[in-house]
Amino acid sequence: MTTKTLIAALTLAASTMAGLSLPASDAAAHASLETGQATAGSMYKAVMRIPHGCEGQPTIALTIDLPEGVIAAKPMPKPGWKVETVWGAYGKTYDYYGTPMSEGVRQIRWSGGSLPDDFFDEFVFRARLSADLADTTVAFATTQFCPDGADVAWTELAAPGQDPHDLTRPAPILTVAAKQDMTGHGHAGMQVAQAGGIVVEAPFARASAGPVKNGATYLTLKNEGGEPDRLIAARAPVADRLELHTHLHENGVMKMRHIDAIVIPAGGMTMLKPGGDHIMMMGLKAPLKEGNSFPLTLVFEKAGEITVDVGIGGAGAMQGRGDNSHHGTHGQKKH
Ligand SMILES: [Cu+2]
Repeated sequence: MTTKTLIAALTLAASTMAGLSLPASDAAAHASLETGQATAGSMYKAVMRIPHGCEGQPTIALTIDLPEGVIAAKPMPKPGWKVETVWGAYGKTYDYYGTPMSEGVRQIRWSGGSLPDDFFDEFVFRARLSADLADTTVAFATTQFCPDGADVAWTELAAPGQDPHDLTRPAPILTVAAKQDMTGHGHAGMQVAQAGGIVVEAPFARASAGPVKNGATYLTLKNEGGEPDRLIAARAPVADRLELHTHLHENGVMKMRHIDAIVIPAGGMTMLKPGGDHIMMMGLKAPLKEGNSFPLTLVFEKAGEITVDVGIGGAGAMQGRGDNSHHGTHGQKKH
């Protein structure tokens, strides 16, 4: 049974839960999407996993807010629960298989059921991911309602530079990749000349938290030369495709954006770190395991290629062990 209510466009509220802390045992059990990665322009089946009820009480209702660009949503009926959709205007008019679509489901609400605190459950819907979402990360603010009013709000978003792993109740996020299309990733700027002077320090990646398809590598680039250089590409056998990414804050939502190059100023350094610039590894062939390592080839516009060994730290690692730096003089020139 579905009712439609027209409301104004929802905005993702910044966390109101920042002052609360949870026992450490809850930190590993966040609300999350079973599939955390999808492709722009595709239909996405969302399975929202709720790890527990309320503290000592059952969860009796649940809402999921749909971010901008997630359109034409339809919930799956759930035995024992009443499912309602809340309609509102989209931020723009989308093309839905040739039909202009300017409003639709902005929130899905399940009520009338019961999720005991020591059980978990799944809430399912599907929606189309608009092409606009390519190379972004979107958040699905999710709230569990409790009989005593102490709702569990999975709505926190990382502030600029903040590690999402530090959040107590992070909003479940979905990483949306562009349709597979390698055009525009040209290497026209490649120089054969070795300007040298590039030093790669402390590369590290984080262990995969479950069967995810993406990972990231972080490292420090120092330029001991007299000219700026640019990191323009990277390769690693552990993933189908690597991209240079940065993090941007747009309308309160943290998004990852593909960038063409990362500049290392002459005589300076550039740090790739969690919450900032990073090397995105899309389509991991296997989850990254703590303690393992993998080769990563960095391609610089002037210095050529440098291959380093990337150690895999824990899921929340903030830095490498610092014992594996590599000097550009050992790198091989491209072509
Ligand atoms: Cu990224």
